[in-house]
Amino acid sequence: MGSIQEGPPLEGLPPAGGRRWPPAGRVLLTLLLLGLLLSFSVLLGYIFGNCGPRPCTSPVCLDLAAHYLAWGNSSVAPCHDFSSFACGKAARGIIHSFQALEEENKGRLRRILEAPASWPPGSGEEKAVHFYNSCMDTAAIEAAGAGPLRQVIEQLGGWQVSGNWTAFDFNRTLALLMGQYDYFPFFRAYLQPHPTSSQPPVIQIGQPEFDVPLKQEKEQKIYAQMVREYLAYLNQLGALLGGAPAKVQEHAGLSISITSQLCQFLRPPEQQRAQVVTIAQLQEMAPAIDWLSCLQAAFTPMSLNPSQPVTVHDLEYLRNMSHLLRMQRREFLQSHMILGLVGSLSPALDSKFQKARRELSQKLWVLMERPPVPQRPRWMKCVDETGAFFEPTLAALFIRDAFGPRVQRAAMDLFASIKDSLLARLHRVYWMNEEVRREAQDQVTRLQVKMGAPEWMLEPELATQGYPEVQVGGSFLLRFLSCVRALRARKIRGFLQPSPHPSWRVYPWGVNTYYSLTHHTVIFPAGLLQPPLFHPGYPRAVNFGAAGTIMAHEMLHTFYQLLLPGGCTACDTPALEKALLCLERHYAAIPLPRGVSFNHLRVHGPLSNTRAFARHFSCPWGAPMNPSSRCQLW
Ligand SMILES: *[C@@H]1O[C@H](CO)[C@@H](O)[C@H](O)[C@H]1NC(C)=O
Ligand SMILES: *[C@@H]1O[C@H](CO)[C@@H](O)[C@H](O)[C@H]1NC(C)=O
Ligand SMILES: *[C@@H]1O[C@H](CO)[C@@H](O)[C@H](O)[C@H]1NC(C)=O
Ligand SMILES: CC(=O)N[C@H]1CO[C@H](CO)[C@@H](O)[C@@H]1O
Repeated sequence: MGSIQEGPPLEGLPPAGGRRWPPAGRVLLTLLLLGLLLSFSVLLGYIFGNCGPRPCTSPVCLDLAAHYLAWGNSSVAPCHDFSSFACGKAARGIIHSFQALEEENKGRLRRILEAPASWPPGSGEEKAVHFYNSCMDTAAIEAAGAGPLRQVIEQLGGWQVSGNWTAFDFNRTLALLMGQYDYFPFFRAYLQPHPTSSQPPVIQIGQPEFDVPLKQEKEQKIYAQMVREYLAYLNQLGALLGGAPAKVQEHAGLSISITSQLCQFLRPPEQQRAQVVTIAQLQEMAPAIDWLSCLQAAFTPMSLNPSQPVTVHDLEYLRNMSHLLRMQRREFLQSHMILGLVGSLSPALDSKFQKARRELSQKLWVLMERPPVPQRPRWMKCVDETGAFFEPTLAALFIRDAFGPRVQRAAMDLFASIKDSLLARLHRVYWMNEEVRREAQDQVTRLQVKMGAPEWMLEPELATQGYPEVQVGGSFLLRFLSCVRALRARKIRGFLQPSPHPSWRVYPWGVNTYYSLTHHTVIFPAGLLQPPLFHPGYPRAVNFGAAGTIMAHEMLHTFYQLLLPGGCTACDTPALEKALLCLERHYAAIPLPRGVSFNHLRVHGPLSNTRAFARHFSCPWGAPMNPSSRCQLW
């Protein structure tokens, strides 16, 4: 949270150094936390046929039953491998079902955006629909070709390679890129709230994120291939903009050399040391950049002066970067900035630019031995872009369509019941003394919950006047850029006038939940509380087993600290350690067939630890789902 720069990533390529999964230790701890959650959504298939409290006859319920019946594989013995018994035919497993739900939600947004409706002129809804339609109008985008992009380049001072270069000052082009295009080629500048609140936010300056991480420490052969692919891509961009091949080649080569050298200056976070300096001091330390004018352009309407303090995360990088820039000829710096910008704008360009970028990312994935990312259909890309730019409007539309008061009330009730049962359960946790127990109960009692969408997004004024900067006419690229500016302005405004309702890290139509330590709040977006995970018309057992498990999971994050080594000095540490060790062994003993993932553990861990499960399925003693000993943590 807090960053206001989100450069458009190369499709499917993770940010440099990004991690896709938490380290194994954390996963294990999460599993342990969940050690005694009693239910899991895969139980539902069974619950349906048997012990639902009321007959499943409503259409939503019948739909769900069909869903589970289609997923299960009844030729597997439940006492042996319940995960396969309940989900064996779900082609890509449980993770895929979350992805499917997310796509379903986007499909709902698509239907809303495409439905014939007349929105008040100038309203957020009208602007969002216009933007979406213009994104879908590929005929117009193709017909315009590189024309709109050439205009943008002219505004940036032109490009020697494909037209006139008006010899703009380097600093002027950079300030425009940062302020008008949200593009930061040499460093990243973003805002964070002031550490002691109430004060204005603090500008942070860190290392940039690169499209293609050209770090030489990779195997020399792979590095050379990456450079080759990247060069081919930049040459293609130059050709699409009408540059002469030899000239393009020269400028593209130098741009890659700049990127590669900047990448050598990058250091891992643990080697960086944040420090506060004034803009004037920074100017002395890294003189190649006109910091005051560039930062002013990026953070208007904040008003900056040379004595403004900024937090610098890696001064060494900035020094080396500045030194490098001073050695370059101005026209090559201009080319480097233009080529980078064109790459970052590809979502808004015609199919030739998009194809070039897609091919680059596919080749890089192969080189990095990562599985390919399937291409998303156009409508989904357009829904994603519209959602990013018009989040409050789409949030309100989604909530109106899919998370009305009745659904919200039912979800809140579910949460309250789980909270009550957790509080009751804390009385029986034997490794807590009375003091710890009271603290734990207090933690749970104070825990806040937010569901659906952030409150501020649903305020009606926002829908009518939320996007003053957004332009409705002109090419798709121009609209896209006006949205980039509007989003930037909205985020800066959000920092300058902090709302009592904090922003969320997830979209309201997304399916990811989280616990915010700073606000002691758990967040459940409306997108998650949907069929097949939740519906007020489902049998209670289903809602408890699916959405309820996820709620309980987030609730238990409040105790994360307690379970870390040394995290609870007042606890009966030997008893706690014994319980944790027991769970560790319990999980270690679960056989993991080839090709199955943590999900298999997530199902078998808690269920085989539950006597009621074995009793219900009459599992023979010693079967995988009825082990000879069990553990109790909670
Ligand atoms: C169902 O389970 C059986 C027994 O393990 C297995 O042979 C079969 O391939 C499974 N069917 C499907 C569709 O996965
Ligand atoms: C370059 O500038 C000249 C004179 O200012 C103008 O006639 C010409 O059209 C420009 N070329 C491009 C490609 O913009
Ligand atoms: C950018 O501005 C700074 C400060 O005025 C100046 O020192 C630097 O030379 C300029 N950079 C370039 C490449 O012109
Ligand atoms: C990677 C790299 O070239 N780092 C250099 C950055 O600048 C310092 C001097 O300020 C050099 O010592 C580093 O080698």
